[in-house]
Amino acid sequence: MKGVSFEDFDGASLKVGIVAARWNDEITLSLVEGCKDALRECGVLEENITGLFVPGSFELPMGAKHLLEATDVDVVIAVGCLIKGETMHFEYICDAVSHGLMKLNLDSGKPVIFGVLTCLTEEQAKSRSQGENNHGIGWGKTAVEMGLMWKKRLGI
Ligand code: DLZ
Repeated sequence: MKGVSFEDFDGASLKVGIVAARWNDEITLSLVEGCKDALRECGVLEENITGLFVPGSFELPMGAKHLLEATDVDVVIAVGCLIKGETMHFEYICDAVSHGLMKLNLDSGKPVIFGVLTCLTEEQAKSRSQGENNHGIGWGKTAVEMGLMWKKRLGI
């Protein structure tokens, strides 16, 4: 099977923050819906999901940091969609965002999920944000698994 499988989680004790970029918002809104569907499926309560929008993916690490500092969320999902254009913006932003989010994971001690599509074309972005291939579903489940691990409700 391609990708990753998840067990059935009980996320009823979890508080989850979602920070999403408005760039390519047709895609990011659909990814956020995929995240929320997965969170609900895992038992996360609607009132325990906090959302925040930022302009573009470059702003995701700062938005995620704000959610971690200003709220009591256990885990943050950072959602963005970068589509390669004709300049070097794509490479710089992909690099900055992935490093920024990883640094935040390790510095804050709370899980920050990398929910950023990095696509060569708009078609790729569309196919990865819709239906059963909506990558937001996997990011939502990853958030629950890592949040439960962080709360010591899962694993060792
Ligand atoms: C500038 C820019 C470009 C060219 N492309 C994207 C993109 O595909 N996806 C995305 O989320 N954001 C893009 N941005 C905006 C940057 O992330 C950022 O918002 C601006 O550079 C301001 O810091």
